[in-house]
Amino acid sequence: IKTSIQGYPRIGEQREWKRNLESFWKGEKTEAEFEQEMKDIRLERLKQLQKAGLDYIPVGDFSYYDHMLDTAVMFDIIPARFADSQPGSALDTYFSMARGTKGAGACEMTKWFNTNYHYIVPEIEEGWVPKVAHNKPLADYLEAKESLGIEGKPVLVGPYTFLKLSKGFPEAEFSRYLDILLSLYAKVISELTEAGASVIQIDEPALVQAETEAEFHLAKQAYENLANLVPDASLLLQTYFESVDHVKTLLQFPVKGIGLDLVHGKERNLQQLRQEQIPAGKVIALGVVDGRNVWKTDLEAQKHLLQQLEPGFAEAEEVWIQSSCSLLHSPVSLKQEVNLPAELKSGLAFAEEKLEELQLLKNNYANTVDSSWEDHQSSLKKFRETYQKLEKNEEVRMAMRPVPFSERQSVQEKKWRLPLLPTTTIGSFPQTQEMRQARTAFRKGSLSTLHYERMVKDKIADWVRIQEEIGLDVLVHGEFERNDMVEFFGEKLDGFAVTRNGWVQSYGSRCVKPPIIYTDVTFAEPMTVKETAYAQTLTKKPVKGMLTGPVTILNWSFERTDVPKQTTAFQIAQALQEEVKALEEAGIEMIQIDEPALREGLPLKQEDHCYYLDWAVNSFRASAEKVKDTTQIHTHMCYSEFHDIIDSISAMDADVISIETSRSHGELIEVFENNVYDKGIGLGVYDIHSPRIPEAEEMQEIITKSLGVLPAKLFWVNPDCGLKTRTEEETVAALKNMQAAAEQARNALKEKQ
Ligand code: THG
Ligand code: ZN
Repeated sequence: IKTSIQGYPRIGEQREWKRNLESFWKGEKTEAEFEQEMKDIRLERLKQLQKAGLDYIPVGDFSYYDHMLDTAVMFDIIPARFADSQPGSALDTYFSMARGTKGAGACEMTKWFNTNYHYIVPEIEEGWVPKVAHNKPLADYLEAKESLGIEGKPVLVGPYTFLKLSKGFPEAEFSRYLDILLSLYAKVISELTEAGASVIQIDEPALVQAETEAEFHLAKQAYENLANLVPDASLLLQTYFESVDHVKTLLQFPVKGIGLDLVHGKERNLQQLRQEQIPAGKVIALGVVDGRNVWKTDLEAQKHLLQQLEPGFAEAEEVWIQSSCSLLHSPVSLKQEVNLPAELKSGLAFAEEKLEELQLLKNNYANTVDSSWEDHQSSLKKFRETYQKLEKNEEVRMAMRPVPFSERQSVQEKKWRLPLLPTTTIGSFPQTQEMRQARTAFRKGSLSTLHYERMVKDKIADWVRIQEEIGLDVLVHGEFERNDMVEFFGEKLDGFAVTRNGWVQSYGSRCVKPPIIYTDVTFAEPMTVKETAYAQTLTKKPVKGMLTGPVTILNWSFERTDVPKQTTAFQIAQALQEEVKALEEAGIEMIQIDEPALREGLPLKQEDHCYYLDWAVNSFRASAEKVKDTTQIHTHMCYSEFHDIIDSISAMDADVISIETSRSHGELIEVFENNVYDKGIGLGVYDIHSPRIPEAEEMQEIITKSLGVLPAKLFWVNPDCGLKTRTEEETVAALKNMQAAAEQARNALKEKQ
């Protein structure tokens, strides 16, 4: 048995990677200083992997921003707007693609499969001249060898996955572009092979979504072509995040080995694997340690599993045990977590501890077990006995407001007396440096509660006044007391633990600290009432309460694996229901329950969508089912591609939904052409991700277009998303224009009548 991982966190134990990036971007470091610091971080990380005793150490998975962007740049896939714009260094171009410049909008960023990691979408333009501009994996491989004597395992994003995740080329020419890419991959791979790489990991997570034989054959053909181009290379074809539909076919790919996830997609992978014999001379790599959750592995169970599978591996050249996917998606180390309850900590393993688990499993596979194995298993047992029993196993049941929207609509109209095309925002206002620093000081204890809460109140008061001056119809308090929309609720609900340093890269230098759900979730005390109610005392206009929905809280947390996901979702929904009640009792009767992660939580396989959407929608409804008919429930989602789930979105039964749409308005409006949506809706009229301040005319045009397909009576005017990342000046200027646009549109409607 050999041990391996597919990748390791880049950010470092103290997020030194992030700090280096951000200080370079601010101009505090020269390029040379930046590169040197990155090299130190990279080598330190490799030393750690070496010390952990891994048999195959990944190299090339380290990145200055994102591995998809690295791959695009390696193949010189650089949109013309960047190549032409500035004469700067290659590094400047690289970061311009990721972050945009004054003259050129950043490349699109999107979710890496069903994780909370975002990659930069490669744009393959007509004028692209295929070439290998820089063999980065080779440079990384040589560096590890020369500096540390490490015979690394280079990691590449595979050609099938790379192209599946790219855009800009005609869909019908997929095969042609795949062939072009193969010739480039062949060059990269042959240089690696010549330099001595004895095995190269080639990641094809997109294969778990190849559900038809035809798609699978296309990939197989590609690998046959690649094998012809680089007959001497030794490739390990790695899949993860789900099962592969055709394991039998995958075993026939002309590669040295295949990697399967035995944690996510376990049942379907196992079922197929049990029926197969690994062909002679092949490597089989098994993901037995969860790479994207935080729980200790039950090594005893995994050992039994491996033993059961052994007969099928008789002819295999090597069996690898590894993480289920790259450890990029795990927090770095438990060392810093001095505040977690001991019994909880004894059930956790972050990236560093997962390396130890692999080593333990390897060392104790054949022999009788040693004491560290026994310690590991007994601390896991202690954790399970303390927390993992379902005490609040309330039956997940259908949730529904008693009165349908058609009837709620008229009573709400009477209660709220809003103008036509009411204006509002999505919830958050700019988080200033001052506010962030105050929060940090407050947490460290160097700023008193009284002082901190005073600051929050002052901010709320400022922004209520600003919103009134602008003339918005429905106000918000601005969320100044919150760090992250999920971590905040994780801190307040029972059943969650928050870590001190459990950061995971989300995009670029940005990280999130997902809370850990370790036992039954329950409501402890009101979480948002104080600030919202305070805002309401300052204005006669309605103040909308702001909550994060159950599905988003679940999807952006580390979840329990001992109970079904929907059980936890339903528990969170019940807890939110109590918060909703508390808000209502405090006089807050418009309540927004955000679900930006509802769509991204969709399982990777189509066949699992229905089941997921069912419980996800039901959980959302459960959080809002007990309100008065006059109470108006809002929700918000941050993506534009939702035509395929529009029925589910409608089934959420929110009185008003706001959706991020301004970047793809044309397509979106089409979705609504056949009256598919019959409740209140705000299609975001401007893109908050850009510092540009849109003119009123532009926004009015979007409103007018939208009114071509949606009834004016149901239409709301709002920005695309929350405004916490914008400056105060940008926000005020843009909202003024938005209000003017709404008023012009109202007048135009009146004239028509
Ligand atoms: N919260 C969570 N997940 C998310 C988002 C979120 N996933 C999708 C999307 N939003 C990702 N976007 C962001 C946006 C900003 C930040 C992280 C992810 C961010 N992080 C700070 C940083 O890294 O500097 C955290 C610093 C801090 O709190 O001290 O700004 O909104 N859960
Ligand atoms: Zn949003």
